[in-house]
Amino acid sequence: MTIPGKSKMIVVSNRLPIVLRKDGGQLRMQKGSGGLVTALSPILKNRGGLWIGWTGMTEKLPIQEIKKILDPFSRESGFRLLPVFLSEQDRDLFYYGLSNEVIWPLFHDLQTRCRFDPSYWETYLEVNRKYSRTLVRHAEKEDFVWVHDYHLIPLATELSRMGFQGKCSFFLHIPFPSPDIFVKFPWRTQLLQALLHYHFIGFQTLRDRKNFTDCVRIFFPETRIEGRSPIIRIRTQSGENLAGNLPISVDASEFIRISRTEEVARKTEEIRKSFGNKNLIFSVDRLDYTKGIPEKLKGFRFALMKYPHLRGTITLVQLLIPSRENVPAYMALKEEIDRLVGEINGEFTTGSWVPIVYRYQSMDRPELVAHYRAADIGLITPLKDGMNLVAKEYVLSQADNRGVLVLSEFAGSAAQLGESCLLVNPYSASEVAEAIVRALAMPPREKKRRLENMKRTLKRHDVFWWVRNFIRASSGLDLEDFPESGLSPLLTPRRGAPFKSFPR
Ligand code: GDG
Repeated sequence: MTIPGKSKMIVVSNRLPIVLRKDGGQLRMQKGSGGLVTALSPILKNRGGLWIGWTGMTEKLPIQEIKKILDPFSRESGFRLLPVFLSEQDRDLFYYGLSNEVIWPLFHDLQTRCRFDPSYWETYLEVNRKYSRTLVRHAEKEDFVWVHDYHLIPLATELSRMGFQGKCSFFLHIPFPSPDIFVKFPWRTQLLQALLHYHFIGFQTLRDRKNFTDCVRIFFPETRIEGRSPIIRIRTQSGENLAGNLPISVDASEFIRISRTEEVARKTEEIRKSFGNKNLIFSVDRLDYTKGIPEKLKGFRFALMKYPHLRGTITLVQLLIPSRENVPAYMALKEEIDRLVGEINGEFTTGSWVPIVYRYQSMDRPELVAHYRAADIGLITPLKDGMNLVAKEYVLSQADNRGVLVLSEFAGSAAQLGESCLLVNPYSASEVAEAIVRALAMPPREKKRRLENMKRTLKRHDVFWWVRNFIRASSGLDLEDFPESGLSPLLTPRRGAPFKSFPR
């Protein structure tokens, strides 16, 4: 049980909030900048916090070399990083395999993309045991253990098998599918049982939580559900759990602040000028088939075909962030996007206008925010998405109240923003095209009213709201109940020194 003033916070995620890589024979560390790192760092800081995860490398490295890199990070950030070591086989079967070739596509309703290889499941469990072994050496019964995402669903089961008596909480960042999709998962009962090993199970939206309880009812018909949204109690024959829908978000005030800086204002002007002050559509997506990038390009092409007055007056700037580049499905997607961009530009480009400007690279945050601010339309059309933070960032960066958010109805963020943005079915090229036309014709007062509504929601429910509410709902504790202290003792050897050797 968590105890005010005594519990420390332990976060477990597939990856650490840093990436290690070898650069010219030298080991280098790159800090993560994602939403989870931003949200959790202040909570872990100076509260004896621990973060457990994989370094992203499969190479065996001497512990002294890793410590040399991780220790300064721990001192600076005020919390410890505990690395989990994965072999190439672990990476291939656990990370690329069960996590990303089965759960990821299936939970995004893309079952035909699944590769149900029977060898994946055992390694998935085995790697979860690796994470558990690292955790049990450092966790006390009263600690608050917060496990993140689909890679680590069996972690709580493995922990209790190893004798850990504390409670664990879990947050699923991706959608939970409806029963008719979920039943296709070959290890479906084991996966549900594993989720029910968590004291608290958090979902992004009410729809995800309902899909989960519908599945639990089908496989465990004696189940009783009590209470009402956002937190409910699930009673099964094996015990009791809490489940909740708590939408993740971003640091709203930070996006608002950055979008109003002089630097961003200047960059925004430069961007608009460089496109001859034409109307701009901006999209940012990680290279992933769930993000609906080819479908969006087809929607844009349809708009140019059906509404000739748009030609020469509008440019789509598509930023594509490299991701999982050596997975064949992602390589094929990249080729499809390259081909479509080439075809559309080939068909419509004139001497003074190119319809799509396509960048396959990352951007730093001020540059990204300037693009959000410069864009008349934020076009975000995932086929399915747990939340989609880009949609929220686009809204918060609208310092001039210029933009209109066009959002897929299948993004989790549509549950919060759906009333004020333009919702589209991403599979319908004509709906996407019509939303573009409608957004361009929208009167400034209406744009402002819609943006203000969305900003209000996002300021109220920012990422810090998410963290506080998750902790409160799952443990009854407030942030202030985690005592301020220094770093927890470094790699305290309990039940055998964990870092003497490198398990494979
Ligand atoms: C999973 C779920 C859920 C991207 N490129 C750059 C950059 N980014 C930042 C964005 C945004 C984040 O990455 C992407 O977040 P999403 O929510 O869109 O997507 P996933 O990576 O698929 O995340 C998703 C999320 O988990 C959280 O629970 O919302 O549904 O799939 O914050 O800004 N940031 C910068 N430069 C880039 O080039 N600075």
